[in-house]
Amino acid sequence: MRDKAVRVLEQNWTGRSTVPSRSLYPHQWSWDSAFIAIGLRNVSVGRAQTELESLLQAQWPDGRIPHIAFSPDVPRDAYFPGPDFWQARLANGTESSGIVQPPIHALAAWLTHQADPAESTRQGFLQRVYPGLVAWHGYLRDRRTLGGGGLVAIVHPWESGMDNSPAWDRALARVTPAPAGSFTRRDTDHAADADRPTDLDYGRYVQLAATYRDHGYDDRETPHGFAVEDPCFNALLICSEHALAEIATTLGQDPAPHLRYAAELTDALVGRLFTDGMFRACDLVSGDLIPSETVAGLIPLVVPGLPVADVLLETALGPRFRLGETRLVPSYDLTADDFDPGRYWRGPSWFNTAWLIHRGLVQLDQTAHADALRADLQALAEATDFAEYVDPFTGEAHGARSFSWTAALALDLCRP
Ligand code: 2M8
Repeated sequence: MRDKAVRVLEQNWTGRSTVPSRSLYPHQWSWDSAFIAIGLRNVSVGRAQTELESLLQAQWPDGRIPHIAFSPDVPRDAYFPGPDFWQARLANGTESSGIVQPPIHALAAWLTHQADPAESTRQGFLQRVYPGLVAWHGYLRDRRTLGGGGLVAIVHPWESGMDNSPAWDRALARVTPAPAGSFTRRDTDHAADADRPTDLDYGRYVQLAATYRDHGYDDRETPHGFAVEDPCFNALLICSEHALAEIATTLGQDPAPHLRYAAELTDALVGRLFTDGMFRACDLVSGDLIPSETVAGLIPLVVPGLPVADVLLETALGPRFRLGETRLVPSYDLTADDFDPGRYWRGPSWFNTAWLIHRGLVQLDQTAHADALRADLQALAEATDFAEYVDPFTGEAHGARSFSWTAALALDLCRP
């Protein structure tokens, strides 16, 4: 499995970074690159560093790390929405999207350093990436604390990384979709229609992105039709603030501001989003907590020192997610009427969320659960030829194959 995973990462390596999938996603994606670096550190620390540093080449002057850095080497219409849609070009010539993805990058940088601290220190890796990572979190804190309660908000479903999650249905229904004939999807050229979002939802994604673009991606000016505090996004920000504290200490700088922000965010996360044993997203337009239970609500298991970890673990083990009885961790409540084991983020299991929950279980000393999840992740990665996601009951492969983060994270769990 290890050799096959390394081969997938080599096939998808472009020389500076790794595409998630040669067919479906032919550019550099933000949180994919962070997960990929976490895997690559086990093969080549230098490549893991390059993966993260090439992503930082796409960082905007306001600090945001865009969700896609476009490759100049693939046709401009290979992926929709491509560079001509987003119309965002940096002074260094890099073209990117204008939205973001979950901030797991500082954690990835810290784990990359830890794979070979002496070599990383010799190369000055942390010194080079620390300022960009601080600026990234600064953007989120200063421009995205839209709800006033301390948590950061996402302004597009794609920013959650869980694009088609049922949790977004009600908020998305308020958005008038872009007319069907005004854009051409590319994703359905490469993946089964039944696995992907519907045309109606796609029209809404396009409309939200176009509105943001037409307001210069300015968070103060844009009338955000979708604004949500997502538990996964905020949990990863907390983990990354803890990682920044470690990085600051290693560099001889003061970790206290990072630890303070991590503690404030943790209080806000529990205070605002935790109810009935589960974290839920908060819809800032309606002001309501979104009732849907999705895997995003379990990701806070990875937050160091989470005060409600025991209760949350019970929820993961309970009838809605059946941790240990299903393959990996389903993306949506198994008992919900609209649960769908095959459609994008509406039921199937993903490898990145399983890796995060595995990390949480290890931190909580839940060794038996952690070992079982690790074995399942590795076996499924190999059996499905490193699929993008799988059916949580049968383990059947869906979406792309030779998918980079699947290979990277299976590889990472081979660590002793
Ligand atoms: C999926 O998202 C893209 C848009 O960003 C898409 O559906 O076209 C998601 O699974 C996301 O989490 C992931 O980063 C991306 C690339 O793997 O694909």
